[in-house]
Amino acid sequence: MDSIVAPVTALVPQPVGILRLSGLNLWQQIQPLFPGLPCPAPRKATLLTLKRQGQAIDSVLVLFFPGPHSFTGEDVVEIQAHGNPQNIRSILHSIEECGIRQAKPGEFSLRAYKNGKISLLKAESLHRMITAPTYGDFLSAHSSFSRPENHPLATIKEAFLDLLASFYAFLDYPEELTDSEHSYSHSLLFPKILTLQHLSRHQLSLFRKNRRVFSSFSVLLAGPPNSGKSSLFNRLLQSDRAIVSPYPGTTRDLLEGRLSLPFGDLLLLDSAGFRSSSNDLIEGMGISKARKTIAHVDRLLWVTSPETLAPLPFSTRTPYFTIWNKVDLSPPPPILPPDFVVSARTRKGLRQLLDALVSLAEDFYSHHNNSTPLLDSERQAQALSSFLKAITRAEDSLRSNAFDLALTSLEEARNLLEDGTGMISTEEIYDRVFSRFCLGK
Ligand SMILES: Nc1nc2c(ncn2[C@@H]2O[C@H](COP(=O)(O)OP(=O)(O)O)[C@@H](O)[C@H]2O)c(=O)[nH]1
Ligand SMILES: [Mg+2]
Repeated sequence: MDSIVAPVTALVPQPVGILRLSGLNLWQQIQPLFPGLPCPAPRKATLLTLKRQGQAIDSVLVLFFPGPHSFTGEDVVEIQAHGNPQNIRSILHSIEECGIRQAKPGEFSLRAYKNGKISLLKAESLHRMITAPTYGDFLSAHSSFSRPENHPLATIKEAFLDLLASFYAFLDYPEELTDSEHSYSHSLLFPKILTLQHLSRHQLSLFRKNRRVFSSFSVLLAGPPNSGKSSLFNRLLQSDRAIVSPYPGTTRDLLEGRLSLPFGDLLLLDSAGFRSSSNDLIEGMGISKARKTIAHVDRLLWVTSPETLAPLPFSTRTPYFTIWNKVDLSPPPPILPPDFVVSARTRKGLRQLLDALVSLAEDFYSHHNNSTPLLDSERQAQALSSFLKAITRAEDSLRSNAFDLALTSLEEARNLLEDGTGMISTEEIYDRVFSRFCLGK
């Protein structure tokens, strides 16, 4: 497997920028950056001079985690450099010159999973920890990550193994059970099924209730070209991320920015302008993406201005505010009073608009600050929902004494839970059959 590198901090001016590398015999590969220097002691910060073609380019702290005792299971090196974005780019380039390629998103975690360092469940909890828009959601994910036995699917897996063990014992060793034990075993299965159904339904309903919150409270700026959406985007985020230009159609795709508020993130999206006929294919794609996005955001800001006065040209279920921008040029017409009157140029009215958005976000998050462990993803929820159906089919078959059919449904349930959690080994089931049941042998 080839070696990979990724900057793990954003490419913005900051004191420290960190690059992470993973691969086999990694120190040997990056030796050209540290000519003649021995491999640093494992897990100790070591100050080294990083060179490119023999020239010193930065002094960096290097952390070396030899495999297999590392996050990915391979050798991992972390380089903490001076966080000037140009410097980080230059170091990245030097690392690529050593034959190490840039990692794809999630590739470090994928390697950790493939090398048996983390389970599928842990990988998904980790992803949720990183992207959680609220602190409660972060704690919920962290609880599953640090104690995988807390994960809802782990609890369900326990209960399911219990059921399977009882069922196999009942099928495989009927002669070991006396008559009364026989009926006891049979009636033992139903309460176990009931428990499983209850646990699964409970987790699915918790997940559905909280699902909205897995993605941040989102606000989309839309409106005719040149109404000042990108200028507002920058003002609201207090940055110059979106390219603002006097020519229509400069913003070609969706831009994202986040305001980190005390109760959760506000995700602000800037879209390309809406025009009935855009000959520009790329801009056209940006527009259709924005229309699709409208259906999924929590609030739409429909931005118009003196040159581009246009009411919302379509109906939508998404709640929206109408914004009159460029009030420094002229006030809004009295016929269509907008919800907010602002000027991105002079900042007039921006405070009121921002306050309104922040209070909507606060309201959105106030119902959802739940730090109990939850399912991490739609994938897990789907696996669990199919699992629940299979368990219920097994119950129906058992009630009509169709044991073969019950077995088939339980095997299906097992596969579904395996999809959700990673592996369930046959040993795990038989361990229970032998350890928990007094079979007399
Ligand atoms: N006078 C004035 N001009 C503005 C204001 N907001 C934006 N503009 C200008 O309008 C033009 C288009 O702005 P931009 O943000 O790119 O619009 P977008 O196409 O909707 O993203 C630029 O020349 C901006 O400088 C404003 O509040 N007042
Ligand atoms: Mg724009």
